[in-house]
Amino acid sequence: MGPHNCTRRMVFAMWSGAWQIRWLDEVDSTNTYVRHLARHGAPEGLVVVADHQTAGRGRLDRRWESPPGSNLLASILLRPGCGTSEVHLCTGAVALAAADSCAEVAGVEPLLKWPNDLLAGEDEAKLAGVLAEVEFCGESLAAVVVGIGINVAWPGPEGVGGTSLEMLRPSGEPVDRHLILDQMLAGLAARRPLLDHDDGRRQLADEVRRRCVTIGRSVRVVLAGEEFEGRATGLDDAGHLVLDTAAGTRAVSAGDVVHVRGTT
Ligand code: BT5
Repeated sequence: MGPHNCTRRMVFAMWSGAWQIRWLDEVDSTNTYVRHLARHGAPEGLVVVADHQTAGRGRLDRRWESPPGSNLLASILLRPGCGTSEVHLCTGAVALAAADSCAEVAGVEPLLKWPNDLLAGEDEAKLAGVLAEVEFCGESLAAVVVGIGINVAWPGPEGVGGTSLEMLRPSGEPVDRHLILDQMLAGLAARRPLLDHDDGRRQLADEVRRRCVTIGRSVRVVLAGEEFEGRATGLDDAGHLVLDTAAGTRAVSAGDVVHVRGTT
C-alpha cells in the first residue's frame, strides 16, 4: 500500500455526505485498498486515487494497465441502502457521472456499454472500465467499492483497441485528471441519494437504460463455456441484459458482450 500524499474533503449540497479523497503515488489496486478499509469500518464517501497501480484489476481477474501518472484510477466507497441485486446501479451511477464528466471537462461524449464500459470515438473504443465489488456483513450488503479507470492520456495496451480523452480531443490538448475526478464526484453526489429508495433506483435504472448503447444492438455474448448472438432489447430491474436470441428471450447477468458491427 502506498503513502497518503494528500487528503481533501469536498462537500456537496445534493448529498449529505462528503467525499474524502486520498491521492496515492502507488498502490497494488485502489479497489483492493478501499475494500480493506471498508472491512475496517471506513465511512462511505472515501475515494482513493492512485497515480500508479502495480496490480490494477479488471473483471474476472483480468489486468487493468496504466503507466504512472497517465490516467485516472479511482475507487469509491459507497454504503447504499440497496440490496445485492441492485449493485449494478452503483456501477451505473458511476458510469453516468464519469461520462458526464468527460463531456463537460474534455468535450468527449462517451457511450455506456453494458455492463461496465465507456466507449468513445468513431470506432467506439474503450475509454474507461468500471469494477464494482461488494463487501458483506453476514447476509447483508455492507459496502460497494466502485473502481473506475478512465484513460486520460494513455489509450490502453496495444491490441486491446482502447482510446484516451487526449487522443480524442481535436488537437490533443492535455486533460487535467483532477478536474475529471471532481466533476465525476459532483455528478455522483447528485445521483447517490437515488440508490436509497425504490423511486430513486427506478429513476437511475431509467437513466442507464436511456444511455446504454448496447440496447437495440446485435451482440455476441461470451459466457463460461457458451457463446451466442442475439439482439439486446433491454435491461431488467436487476441489471440483466435482455436478449432476443434464436432460442427465445434470454437474460444475461455476466459475461462479455461484443457489439456486432453492421447489424444494428
Ligand atoms: C474493466 O474490466 O474494464 C474494469 C476496469 C476497472 C479498473 C479500475 S482502475 C481503479 C480500480 N482499481 C482496480 O484495480 N480496478 C479499478 P474488464 O471489462 O475485465 O476489462 C479488462 C480488459 O481491458 C483487459 O483484459 C484488457 O484487455 C483491457 N485493458 C486493460 N487496461 C486497459 C486500458 N487502460 N484501457 C483499455 N483497455 C484496457
